[in-house]
Amino acid sequence: MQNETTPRRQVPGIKAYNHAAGGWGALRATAKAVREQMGVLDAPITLFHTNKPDGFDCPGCAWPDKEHTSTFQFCENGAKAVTWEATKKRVTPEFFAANTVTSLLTRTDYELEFEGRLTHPMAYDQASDTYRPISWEAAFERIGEVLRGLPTPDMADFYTSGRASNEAAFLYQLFVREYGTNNFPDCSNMCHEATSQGLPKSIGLGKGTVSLDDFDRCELIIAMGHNPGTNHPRMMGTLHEVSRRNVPIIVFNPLRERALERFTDPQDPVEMATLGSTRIASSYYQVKVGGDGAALKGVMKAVLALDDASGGQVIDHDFIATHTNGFEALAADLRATAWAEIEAASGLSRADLEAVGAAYAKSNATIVTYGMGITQSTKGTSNVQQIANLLMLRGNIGKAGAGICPLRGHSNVQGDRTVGISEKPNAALLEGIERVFGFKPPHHHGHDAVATMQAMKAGFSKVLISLGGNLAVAMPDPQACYEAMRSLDLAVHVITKLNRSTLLIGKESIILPCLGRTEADVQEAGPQVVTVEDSMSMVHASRGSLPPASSMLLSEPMIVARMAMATLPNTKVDWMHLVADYDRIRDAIEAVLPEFEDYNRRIRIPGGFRLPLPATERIWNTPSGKAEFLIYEGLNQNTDDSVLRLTTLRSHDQYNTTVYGLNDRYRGVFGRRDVVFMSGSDLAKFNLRHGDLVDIETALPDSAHNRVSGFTVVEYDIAPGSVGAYYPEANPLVPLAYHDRVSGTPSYKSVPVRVVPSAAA
Ligand SMILES: Nc1nc2c(c(=O)[nH]1)N[C@H]1C(S)=C(S)[C@@H](COP(=O)(O)OP(=O)(O)OC[C@H]3O[C@@H](n4cnc5c(=O)[nH]c(N)nc54)[C@H](O)[C@@H]3O)O[C@H]1N2
Ligand SMILES: Nc1nc2c(c(=O)[nH]1)N[C@H]1C(S)=C(S)[C@@H](COP(=O)(O)OP(=O)(O)OC[C@H]3O[C@@H](n4cnc5c(=O)[nH]c(N)nc54)[C@H](O)[C@@H]3O)O[C@H]1N2
Ligand SMILES: [Mo]
Repeated sequence: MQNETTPRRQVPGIKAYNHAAGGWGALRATAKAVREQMGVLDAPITLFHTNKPDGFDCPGCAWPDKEHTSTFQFCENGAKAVTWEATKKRVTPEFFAANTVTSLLTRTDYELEFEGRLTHPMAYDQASDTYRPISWEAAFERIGEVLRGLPTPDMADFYTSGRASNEAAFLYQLFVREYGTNNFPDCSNMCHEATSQGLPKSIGLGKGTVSLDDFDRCELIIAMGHNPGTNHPRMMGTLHEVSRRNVPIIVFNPLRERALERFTDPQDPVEMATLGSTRIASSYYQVKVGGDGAALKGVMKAVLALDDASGGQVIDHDFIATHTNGFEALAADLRATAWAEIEAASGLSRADLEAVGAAYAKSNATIVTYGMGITQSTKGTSNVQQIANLLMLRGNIGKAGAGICPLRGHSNVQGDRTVGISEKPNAALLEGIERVFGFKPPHHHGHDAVATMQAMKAGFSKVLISLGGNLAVAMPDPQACYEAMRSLDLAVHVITKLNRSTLLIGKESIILPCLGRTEADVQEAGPQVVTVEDSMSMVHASRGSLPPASSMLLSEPMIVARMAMATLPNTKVDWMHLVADYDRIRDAIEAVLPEFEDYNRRIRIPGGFRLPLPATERIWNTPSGKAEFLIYEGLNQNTDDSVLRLTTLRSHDQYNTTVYGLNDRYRGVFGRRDVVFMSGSDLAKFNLRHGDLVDIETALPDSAHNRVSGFTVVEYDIAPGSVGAYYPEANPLVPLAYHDRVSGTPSYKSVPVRVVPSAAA
């Protein structure tokens, strides 16, 4: 990485990290999060209740837990997520009175959320440019009045972030559909939509097919485009175990991520005591940003060649004949794709890809895990389908120890989808709603996240209601999205903490503060539990126990119910009956969606239950009744040599738009986020030095305004031709229109850019 003869220049805040990930550093960081956000007395008890059968589901990630009995206390980033919510800090009406919205806008995202939990419903007052307290009653009345006043319900958009429980999300979609629209932008549109859209076409199911037990039996893992040491920390325990069984783990990632190389499991007393660690990746391939489709084609081409050479012993021809369509066309396309093209687009050599093909041919049970590096690209859907193709070649779907494993983002993003948050609802859901509630829900498709912003920007959409999240900051192209937010008649934010989206005000804006996961939710029938679905389709209960951050807070289901009642005077739904006892909401879910059979009984079993996944039984819910091999058309290649591919990354100290701190320990960045990672060879090529100040410009048509300036370039072990910067600082570089045409997912992970010496320098 570093040239021996030129010592690396000192750059403030940049210091190489040379240890394994995890270990004592993780424990120290956990203690710091507790100290800064919570009282040291409450914290151990709160953390103890995380992911326990009678406790709450960790809001940190969607990785499952065996029987939900993990020793969670030592999960650093889980602890940050929990303590951030359970903080002692408060944002009160006095805080709002003392700070105009204009002044709050000058604060960073980190500073805004650091102020703490919201305590009162607030409405924006134009005259004083401040938020002022409003009663719940008046807030709901006003929302109802504005929604009823729109010429058509399609002029309102209803965003969901993936923390909402099944119960809240189900009521929300019921309200919005009775109101009359399917405008359901959600965080999944920015995240795993390529999975939700792409996999049903391949295997008839838009979710993963593996369970935790499969990891005990797999013979190979291929891990693509995810960073579990930071984003799915509990997965590290699983990878650690798999590695100790000597199972190869092949990683495709443009950056060398420390936790994917070596990890000390804080739950392992021997490793901790001896300062030992375990290797995670057996081989690490630094694929070019955006080069995964090409890499997967290369691996499949190699598998095909091995099959030819062995007289048909490598590919599972029986599986293919019985269960699939399209193999011949796929094989013909792979044979016609030249190695030179694959090498250029993936940045990997033929020999490397053949080595992966050989390992894959040897394994009788392979799991492919993947994250945002695969989905957030103009080719996201196609990428996901290539993973399915590769697995199908050896019958690795519906086989013990094998399958496809998308790593979901938010802790209940998958559940929200299951219970009806979808701009393209399926017929079964609509039929179920009509049968159970006696109104006809709209059938026409609604807006996804990009379409919502475009409709707001065009002046068509006038109201945005957000159930959680920070939509304007999470979306690409803030210049376009902030302007869109400022064109609204009314924005309503059901949230726990102040964020920038609440400060981008058109005519009216209302903040409705809600309970978080960690807090006790008491309704008429007594203390309630909510339910969530993890990455492996396990549904289980979550029970908060902390006293609410303020006595004024309402639960999300209650807020949704009261919005619905205020909006729909002739509603067919008995909202108050449902929210009085969440068992009744679950009964309603079960009545609409038969896969939730016996819902209330089964969530009372520790660990919950698994939703049916037809593909795991080799039942393919595709139009043909078979799994489909789908071809990747063309390869994503840079033709212009001055153009690099930018990927946007999460640091170790953030949860999406929530920035907990300014360090990214494993990548060696401390106290700052204004950096761009670049390989040594690209530094030389573009005549730049480690530490130089640069501007970054998007190299696409109509992207003149997509630029950032004054970033510091950091020499990093990243694939040549690729650069990385943090989300959301780099979001101005992602044009709103630059997304996957099939799934609508913004291309956050693969933007053509130029990096030039800074005009500000
Ligand atoms: N602590 C914490 N936990 C989280 C989150 C968080 O922000 N903080 N966010 C949650 C959410 S909503 C989500 S979606 C997940 C996100 O979890 P991840 O999918 O791990 O998300 P990212 O940090 O965006 O990083 C993706 C990884 O992909 C790599 N990558 C970038 N571009 C490419 C590419 O072109 N190809 C390949 N193969 N790899 C690439 C990056 O180097 C990085 O290691 O985590 C969830 N959990
Ligand atoms: N450049 C770039 N942009 C990206 C990505 C990327 O990789 N790169 N990733 C994308 C992905 S994968 C995702 S999922 C989106 C995330 O997009 P969002 O889900 O919209 O964003 P978050 O930052 O998770 O939302 C944080 C806010 O949620 C609120 N909140 C927290 N807990 C609760 C709760 O329990 N209830 C309610 N009602 N509100 C709560 C808080 O007020 C907080 O300010 O961002 C996307 N944007
Ligand atoms: Mo996500």
